[in-house]
Parts: sequence; C-alpha cells; structure tokens
Amino acid sequence: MTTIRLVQGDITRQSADAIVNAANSSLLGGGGVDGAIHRRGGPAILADCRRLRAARYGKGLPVGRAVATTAGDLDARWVIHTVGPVYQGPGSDPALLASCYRESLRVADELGARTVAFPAISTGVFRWPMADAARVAVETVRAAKTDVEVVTFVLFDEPAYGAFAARVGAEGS
Ligand code: AR6
Repeated sequence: MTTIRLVQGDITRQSADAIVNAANSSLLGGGGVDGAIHRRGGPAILADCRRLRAARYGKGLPVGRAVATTAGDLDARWVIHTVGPVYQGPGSDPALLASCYRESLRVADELGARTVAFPAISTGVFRWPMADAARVAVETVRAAKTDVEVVTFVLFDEPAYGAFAARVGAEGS
C-alpha cells in the first residue's frame, strides 16, 4: 500500500528516488516546475531529454505519457517527465491527467523507485482547477497498482496544499 504525504514547498528541494516534472511535449524545458527542475538539476537533464527526442520521441512525448531521465544535480536518482493536459473549461475529461500519475508510477516501477515526489500537474500554465486536479491526483495514486511505497505531493503554495489536504482527508489517509 502506498503512503501519501503532502509537503508545501519547492519540489527541487525534495529528496526522493524520483521527482516528477510537469513538462511539455517538447521535453526541452519551459516555465513553472519544468524551468525550476532544469535550472537546479543542471544541463545533464536537458541532454538526456534531447537524446530521448532523437531516439524515441521525434514528435515529442504525448500528453498523458511519462519518461525518465537522469536527475542531474537534484537529490534524486531520476526525473520522470510527464505531460499534463491543458484545461479546456468545465467538463474537461480528466482521463489524461489521471494517466500522467498512473504512467509516472509505472515508469517508477520499471526503474525500481520506491519514493516519488509529484507536483500538482497541469495546475499552473495548463490552468486545471486545483480542487479537481487534487481529486484526480489523489484518487489515481490511491487506485494505482504500484510498488512505490511513498508518494509525496509537493504543493507550491497554501491553497494548493489545502486542496490536496482536503482530498487526502476526504478519503482517509
Ligand atoms: N515546486 C513545486 N511546485 C511548483 C514549482 C516548484 N518549484 N513551481 C511551480 N509549481 P506548471 P503545468 C507549481 O505551470 O500547469 C511549463 O512551462 C505551480 O504553482 O509548472 O503542468 C511546462 O514546460 C502549479 O501548481 O505546470 C509546460 O509547458 C504546478 O506546480 C507547462 O508549463 C504546475 O504548474 C506545464 O504546465
């Protein structure tokens, strides 16, 4: 059974076997968590991303999928890059957002990672409402069949932390 932890702060300061990046399909960096991970992790991450683009993802990593690289200078063994969906307004299908969490845990299992830190995928530049994103994140991790022992959601600010705490509380932790 996977334990869920919540932390408020900067995911690049976390220690975990794998740190998940809310990337975009290009895998070549961006703002938000993505920018922070590449800045603090250093150029080795981008070099791995370029190799993945050349070898396996010429058209980019599809939305809802996940792939691992080195974690460079971060306090982790791997960064798992996943691409969240852009929120399209009320009624948006959360399936691809759920897929990000499921696929990231599947990649973590392939690597043998036992501790994984996630940001709140799609809730920044991609505009997914925090309360709904928290519901999808917590439900999906709880339902996942995975050998990952500890999932830490790293929430950047107080409202994000509150939204995740409400979901974890709602389902019993
Ligand atoms: N640690 C933890 N959470 C953070 C950090 C941090 N250092 N920085 C921001 N957040 P976003 P998305 C929170 O925009 O919505 C990028 O340009 C932030 O407050 O990083 O999936 C990519 O290249 C928000 O709650 O990711 C893509 O183009 C959450 O992390 C696009 O943005 C996610 O915000 C992806 O957009």
